[in-house]
Amino acid sequence: MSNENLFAALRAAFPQDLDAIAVETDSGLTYSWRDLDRATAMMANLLASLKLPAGARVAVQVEKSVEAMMLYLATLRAGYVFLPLNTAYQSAEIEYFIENAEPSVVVCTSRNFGWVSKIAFKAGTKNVFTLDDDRTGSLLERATHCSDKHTPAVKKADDMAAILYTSGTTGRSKGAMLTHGNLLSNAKVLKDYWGWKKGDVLIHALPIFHVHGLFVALHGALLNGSKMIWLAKFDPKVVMRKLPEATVFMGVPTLYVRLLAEPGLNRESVRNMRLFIAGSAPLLIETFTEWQERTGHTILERYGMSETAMLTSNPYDPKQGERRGGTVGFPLPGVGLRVRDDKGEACPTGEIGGIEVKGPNVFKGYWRMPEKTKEEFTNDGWFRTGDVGKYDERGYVTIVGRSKDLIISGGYNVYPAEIEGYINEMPGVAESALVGVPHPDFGEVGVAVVIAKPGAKLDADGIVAALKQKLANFKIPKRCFVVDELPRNTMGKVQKNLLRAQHKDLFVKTA
Ligand code: MLC
Ligand code: AMP
Repeated sequence: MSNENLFAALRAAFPQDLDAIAVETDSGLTYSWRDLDRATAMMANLLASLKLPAGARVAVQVEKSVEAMMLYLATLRAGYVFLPLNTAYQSAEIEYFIENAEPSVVVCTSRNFGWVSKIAFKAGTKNVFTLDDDRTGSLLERATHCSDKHTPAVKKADDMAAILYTSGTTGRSKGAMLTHGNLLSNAKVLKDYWGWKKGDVLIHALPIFHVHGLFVALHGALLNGSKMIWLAKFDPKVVMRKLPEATVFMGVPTLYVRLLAEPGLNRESVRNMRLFIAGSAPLLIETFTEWQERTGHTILERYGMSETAMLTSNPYDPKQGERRGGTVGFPLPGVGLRVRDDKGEACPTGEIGGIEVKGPNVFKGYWRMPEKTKEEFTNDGWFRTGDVGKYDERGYVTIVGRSKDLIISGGYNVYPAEIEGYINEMPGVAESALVGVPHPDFGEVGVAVVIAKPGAKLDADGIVAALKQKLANFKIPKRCFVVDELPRNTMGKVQKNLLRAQHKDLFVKTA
């Protein structure tokens, strides 16, 4: 039987010269391909020695480091399921994920070990390790004693490789189950579509707990046997310094906005670059155009999501067409994408409707939520993305909005229902609404509008301060208003579109 383990495919793509540099960090450390192979073998052997049940989850909330990336690869290698968690998540958020996913292993920073291990042990997790971004922690201490030889566990394409939590409209996160086959098929398609070639060097500047940094960027480089310049955090000055040594860069739009603020960004600074890719949130046409003017490069925008990995992309090869700003390009080879109206009828070209997708990249379902999974698929098996868009006459797809109530801020998703839930629980609050408004840096940010219970007095700053105690920092509304009433339609439903219109100029002057 052939082994469809994603790690096996990535390992097979390592270059012949295992002593060549695979990863170089911003602090000057280098790792060879042999180092990646040996360290992931040792960690995989450590996981194997724990005698975990089949399909065991390995939940990880650690700072970005090469060792953290190796832990992801080791989890695949050992045949378990990787569950990455945003480092900004606080205890209530982590508690939910751990209780919901019931991981057999939790890895956290030594700084957070106290509270994370408490949550984990309470939820029945037997193994809690630490891993810090300075190559210390109990995970590495234990792995050092393990063999550096390991044969990748045999997996089928349909076996789960990772669970990515993505918040839901009800405010509770759902774990999207992605398989080895989902991830490998997508990585292979992108390798061809984006013309990855020998000698490519990727600047990896994104976090590794979401699709963009963990899958698109990492798998792209590994499957091509390409060196990565590994940045622990996005810093425009460091990226500027590294650009001459690189050929490929991937970022959410905020990264491009911040790079454009660097006076040194010009044609000379990007002279060796082959490709700039953007996604995770809409790239403003102003950013697209300014980038073209300053660097001579046309950013390639693509579209995807946690449940599906990448769905569409502007063309790399000019023979297939130009890269059109404001669009997300064509469905990738093997991906079906259709636009449907409210009645489920096909929308003609140019008409806006709900985007539905199909393909080998589409996830297996939501973790322990069969009903929710069923709801999100049509009867004929297409996944409803919750994004709203259209095809143009040349086959390019444009995303025009979302039917899901979602704010994307600096590439991170903020689900209003979750934040509203926390605000509504606060003493004196009658009701709240969180809306997304344009922001020059993050693209969009949340603004909370709150009404008090009769007789209660509320303080907007106090609400924000209380939220900061409970939620990841990127979810905190950038402004909060206490008002007498919320605009409602005849059904009594809050009209968020009116709130959005009212606050649209808070951070930027919109037309
Ligand atoms: C940070 N802050 C944010 C924020 N990031 N606020 C809103 N939205 C964000 N995204 C706030 C913090 O709360 C803090 O506020 C202040 O900004 C500074 O925090 P920081 O940690 O120093 O921020 P910084 O390091 O500058 O981070 C900004 C960023 C980061 C853009 C580099 O957000 C980022 O890496 N974004 C990328 C997200 C990503 O990878 N998305 C891919 C998802 S995958 P205060 O008030 O505390 O000072 C996906 C599918 C697909 O969507 O298609 O790819
Ligand atoms: P996530 O749940 O974090 O995976 O976020 C996925 C969502 O990000 C998609 O459903 C889209 O709404 C949005 N998204 C991703 N890429 C783009 C893009 N290029 N343009 C507009 N929206 C995007």
